[in-house]
Amino acid sequence: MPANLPPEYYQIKKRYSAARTIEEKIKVLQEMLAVMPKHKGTDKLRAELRSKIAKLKQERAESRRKGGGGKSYHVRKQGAAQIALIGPPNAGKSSLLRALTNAEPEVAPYPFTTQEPIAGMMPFENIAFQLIDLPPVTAEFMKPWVNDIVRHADLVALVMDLSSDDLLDHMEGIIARMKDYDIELVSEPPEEEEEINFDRVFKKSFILANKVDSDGARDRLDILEEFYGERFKIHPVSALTGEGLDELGKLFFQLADIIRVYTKAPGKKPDLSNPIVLPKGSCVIDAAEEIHKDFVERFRYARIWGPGRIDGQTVARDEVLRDGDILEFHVAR
Ligand SMILES: Nc1nc2c(ncn2[C@@H]2O[C@H](COP(=O)(O)OP(=O)(O)OP(=O)(O)O)[C@@H](O)[C@H]2O)c(=O)[nH]1
Ligand SMILES: [Mg+2]
Repeated sequence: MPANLPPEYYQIKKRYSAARTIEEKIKVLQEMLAVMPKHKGTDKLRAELRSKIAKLKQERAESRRKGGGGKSYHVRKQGAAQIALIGPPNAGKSSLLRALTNAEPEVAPYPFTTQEPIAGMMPFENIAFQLIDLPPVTAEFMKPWVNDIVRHADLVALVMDLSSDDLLDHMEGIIARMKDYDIELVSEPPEEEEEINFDRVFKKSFILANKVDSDGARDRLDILEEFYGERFKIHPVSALTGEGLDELGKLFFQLADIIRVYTKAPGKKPDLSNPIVLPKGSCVIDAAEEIHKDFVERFRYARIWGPGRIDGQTVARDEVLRDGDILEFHVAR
């Protein structure tokens, strides 16, 4: 029997993955339960929700007993997309952050150098990506809070070490470790489905195969391609020589599934240095909302300029936008 859940349910559910504290999670789950119709088709889901709430309440009680529980970090999102650097010890995560941003994390020839998240901004054309350097992840070990950072990141860069013969073990170990935390690393997250497991997230991931300058790196890259090439996009780089780094901006832009649009006032030129960044597939009205909440209600029409557009053509609120579009909004006074 299908569950036939109301649209509000999915709206609320979206907030679940964004919830950070146990408190917030409990609240969202309770709201989901409240809007869920009671019939045979939802029995299983309702039971699942209740047991999830009970588990969280228990967790909450335990963390209070322990005095707040473990460490947690939150890196506030900045720029067009947040990208978490995940990899085994010594793969060169911190070196890449240094090479691509102004941040200056410690780099050392021994493993487990990085202990805290360090963010840096990587400029690309008229936008910037936020990279987060993290402590290493292995099959045996991962700081629990890294899970939280990955959950909230837009993309995961799997930084692999092409100078190491343990390359495949590293990949496998990291994928398994993330799975333990209900994080599925995938090249393309599936469309939303009726999920029983609320904590599971799919994270769009790709491989930065670092140290391509080292001895035997090309052969190891072939092996990596053979085993993971179909599953993930693989981009060879060297933080040391700079090889492959210039193409990263474009790659991140494509992977982030975003577009940039600009606005202009009637009779004026647009400010092309100040784009509105939106998810691919966004419409005119989504851009309006970014400018001002008011604009959504007052929206009458927009005129559009851009690649493949007829200059100044009038478009409606549901017109799908393209990267580079320029919009002139006309709203009711
Ligand atoms: N040959 C070569 N060495 C590199 C490259 N990138 C980093 N290294 C070296 O690899 C070692 C580890 O670099 P880090 O950037 O500290 O590695 P990490 O992944 O941040 O390490 P942890 O913080 O311990 O997880 C250092 O000695 C770097 O100089 C590269 O592209 N090529
Ligand atoms: Mg490091």
